[in-house]
Amino acid sequence: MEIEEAREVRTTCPYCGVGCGVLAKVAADGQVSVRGDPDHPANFGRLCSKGSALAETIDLDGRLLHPEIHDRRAGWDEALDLVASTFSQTIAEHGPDAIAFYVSGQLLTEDYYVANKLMKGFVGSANIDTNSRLCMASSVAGHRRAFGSDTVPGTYDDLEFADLIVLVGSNLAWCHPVLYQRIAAAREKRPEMKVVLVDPRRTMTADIADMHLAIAPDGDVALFTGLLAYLGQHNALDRAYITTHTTGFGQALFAASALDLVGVAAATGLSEDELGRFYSLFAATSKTVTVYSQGVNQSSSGTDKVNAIINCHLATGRIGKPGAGPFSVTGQPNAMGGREVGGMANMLAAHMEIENPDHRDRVQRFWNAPAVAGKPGLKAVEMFKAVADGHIKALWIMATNPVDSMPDADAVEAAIKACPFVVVSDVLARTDTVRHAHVRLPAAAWGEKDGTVTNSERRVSRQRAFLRVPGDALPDWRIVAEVGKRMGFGEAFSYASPAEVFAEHAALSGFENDGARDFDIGAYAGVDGEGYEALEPFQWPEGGAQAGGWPEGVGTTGLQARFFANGNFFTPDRKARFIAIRPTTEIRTSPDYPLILNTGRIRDHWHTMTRTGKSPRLSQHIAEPFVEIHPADAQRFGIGDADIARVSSPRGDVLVRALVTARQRQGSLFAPMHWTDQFSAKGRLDTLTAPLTDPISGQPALKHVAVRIEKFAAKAFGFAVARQRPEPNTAPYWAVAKCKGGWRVELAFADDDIDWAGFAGSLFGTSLGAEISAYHDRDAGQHRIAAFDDDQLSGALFVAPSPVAVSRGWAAEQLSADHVDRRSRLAIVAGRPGGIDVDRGAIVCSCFGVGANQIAEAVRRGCGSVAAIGAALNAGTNCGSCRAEIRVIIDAQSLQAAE
Ligand SMILES: Nc1nc2c(c(=O)[nH]1)N[C@H]1C(S)=C(S)[C@@H](COP(=O)(O)OP(=O)(O)OC[C@H]3O[C@@H](n4cnc5c(=O)[nH]c(N)nc54)[C@H](O)[C@@H]3O)O[C@H]1N2
Ligand SMILES: Nc1nc2c(c(=O)[nH]1)N[C@H]1C(S)=C(S)[C@@H](COP(=O)(O)OP(=O)(O)OC[C@H]3O[C@@H](n4cnc5c(=O)[nH]c(N)nc54)[C@H](O)[C@@H]3O)O[C@H]1N2
Ligand code: SF4
Ligand SMILES: [Mo]
Repeated sequence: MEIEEAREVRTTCPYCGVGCGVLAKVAADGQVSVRGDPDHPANFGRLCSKGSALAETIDLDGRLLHPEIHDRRAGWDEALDLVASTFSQTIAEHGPDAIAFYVSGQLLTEDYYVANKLMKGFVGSANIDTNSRLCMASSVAGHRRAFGSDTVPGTYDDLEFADLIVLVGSNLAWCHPVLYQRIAAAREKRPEMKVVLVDPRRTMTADIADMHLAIAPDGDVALFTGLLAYLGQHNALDRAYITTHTTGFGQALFAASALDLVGVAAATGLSEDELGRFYSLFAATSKTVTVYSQGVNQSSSGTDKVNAIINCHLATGRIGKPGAGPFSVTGQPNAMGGREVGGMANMLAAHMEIENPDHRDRVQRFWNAPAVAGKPGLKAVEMFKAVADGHIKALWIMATNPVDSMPDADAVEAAIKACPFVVVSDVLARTDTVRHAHVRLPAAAWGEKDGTVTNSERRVSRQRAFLRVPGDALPDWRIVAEVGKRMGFGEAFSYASPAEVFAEHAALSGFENDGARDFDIGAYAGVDGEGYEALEPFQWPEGGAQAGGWPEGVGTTGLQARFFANGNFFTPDRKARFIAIRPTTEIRTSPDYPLILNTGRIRDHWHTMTRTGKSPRLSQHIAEPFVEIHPADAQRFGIGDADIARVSSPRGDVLVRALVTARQRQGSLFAPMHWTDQFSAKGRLDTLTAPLTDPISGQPALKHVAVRIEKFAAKAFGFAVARQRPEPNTAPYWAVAKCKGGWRVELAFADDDIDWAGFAGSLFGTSLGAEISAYHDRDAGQHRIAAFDDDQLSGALFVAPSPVAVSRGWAAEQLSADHVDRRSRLAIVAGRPGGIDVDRGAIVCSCFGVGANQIAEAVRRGCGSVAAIGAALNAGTNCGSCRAEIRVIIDAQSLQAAE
């Protein structure tokens, strides 16, 4: 018999903005495997832990497979007719601004283009905003203020060419791991390359940093205005560049000089010595790239932070040159594509401006549209307020989960619940947002749909389908186009394929452009189905170059195009603008809320866990919601390591595990954004955050929230593994995570007077006939209960008065083990590995399942480097995302040895 050759499809990772190329293979038996595409210029074959585990996240568990209206299954025609007629009727009765779309940087460019066209051109409102408002809005606003366009000037190569990389508010090791690896590799080749990390926390990214500046929350404006003043005082300016290519330098320098070094030290919480060392290094190194992300953007001074950084690059002429420039790295896979199509409420398509009548007229002619929105629409936070007020009466949410990710999330949830008509397009049947939809529309997921995404360096890559679309699901562009047709705009939405949408988008970018606008991929306007299928990753403005010369402002230096190499910007006078920024400090804490909560991400989870939560490998790195607290604060507030802590703000409270660590700044807490009602009892972090936004960009200040912390007085702690997904709703604290063979659960109780056998039964969903092994020591508060079905464990519960000390890895493995003999069954309630296996500890290397205890043991046996650990245990040798953590364990062990 001939064995069918497995197909390998070239596509792009659906997670972060690095935009790695992925080769996905479907074997003859249907098994999917992925590897990094060695030819893709973003990653050259590398993938991080999330990318490597993609195959574990594409099962159909929990998928929304059919349209639903009011919780009942419906056909597409019925659902689409209802959506279109309700929107049309709402517009007829209350005007176009009574409806809104809330979309996502995880839509493909084609989806995004069609949604934006429908709202801005045919509904005639600009009430379309996106989760990019929570992500990139301050960078967009900063770019537009400085450059006259939303342009990211640099390329990934710059990170390798640079002699100094300043990472500001960016945990690259966990959030852009392949860029982190590229920098780490470059640094190994050129040890003279320096890295400075500016982050209140000592993150894993500090591992490659020569200097870590543990800045006070929102001290960045003071740090960079202080730097500009220093550059002025120390003769480190590029006067020729300033004169020829910029305006406003004098005022900017004057404003920046408001604080002297002592003042900057006070505002940043850094010592004058630290500041002096950083400033002189910056002044002396012409090849400098400043990389920034959410520690900059998600702030009430986010846009000023961006411009304070850009000011320093303009003042030194370090922009658009190999190895030099400000570099805003994007979060979502298609944050950049969303900006290209103008998916934000204050932008028009193809980087045109909604406030500009010529631009509106051009877009209207191109689309042959009845009415182009005449004014900016509501930005995300305002949008949900308008939903709450009843001004918005029909809302369509696509590919985002605002009940978890918007600030003041309980208020957002209440607004959605009160809205007369809510449509949600998602791939899952149950999320915290989907549960409130009147109409649920099943979207095709990654691997099932075709389109393009643009990464942080403006590189457009294809996502290609390699799986059959399940059930009735449809790609998002189709769903939106169908609604557009049914609203009476048939001609404008009669696309037959994503290739047609892409070609139109490309044509609009080149339409009456002639070098006036930065975004020009007009060369692809003529792309047909075949050309689209074969489309190689390309970086704009390459397309414009092919169409007829580089747009003004573009220079070709080296092999790739960088913007602003020749200093021409997209402002009316073609000069960049310095922005005069005065450092201000704002105190948000109070006696009732004395701590600052900082929020963000962990290595192996993606946002609200709808995909990474499916992967046992990714769920074992960190399996429950937590809060990091400095040892001094822990002592002050009576919090012990592994206690359950209640963190409260005036808006809400969460229950999370305490992690006491000196990596955290005193006075600040850090907690991850990922846990939802689907995975935890009370872990929705954004119930704490405030709808406070940057006045220019409208981006919420998600990293600086006043809170208090107290110990949750748990009388009993529990840990369980279960074959079926448990629903531990009676416990005040629980968190579930996928593991091989089933689920694991962390638990805590306010009371210990509980019928544990009954609780275990409801947790495991075991039948009455199940065989039970149990161990109870009531005086010691120890209970262990295991239930077996035939020769398999259906669940095991361990209860203790303090955090349960049983090896999580070992317990989870018992779900897949055979338990034929009595001894092995008793070993489970003995609660200890019975000498069979060592406790691997918290999993550090997801790819090979290597735990912290194994690494520590190897260090004690003499492995003194990450490479030696790799040789001994394989850890860190695949995706490399854990190398920083391995080094931390090596350092800790060597410290212990020295003591
Ligand atoms: N593993 C993983 N990777 C991801 C994602 C994910 O969910 N999981 N999401 C993607 C998305 S959409 C995004 S936007 C990116 C985000 O990527 P990052 O911006 O790197 O991630 P965050 O953890 O949100 O925040 C970065 C850092 O900002 C610091 N910070 C907080 N306040 C301040 C401050 O005032 N000043 C400074 N200088 N720093 C501060 C925090 O301590 C934190 O370490 O990650 C992308 N990559
Ligand atoms: N406190 C705090 N809050 C934050 C942040 C923070 O740092 N701190 N970061 C903010 C940032 S930067 C971001 S980007 C947001 C992210 O927050 P969200 O966008 O809310 O998070 P996701 O979990 O990525 O939600 C994506 C949704 O789309 C669905 N989906 C996946 N693929 C498709 C598809 O092809 N089509 C459709 N229709 N649906 C699909 C998924 O099932 C999921 O429900 O969170 C923001 N919120
Ligand atoms: S760095 Fe990781 S998450 Fe980001 S695109 Fe690459 S493989 Fe995907
Ligand atoms: Mo983001």
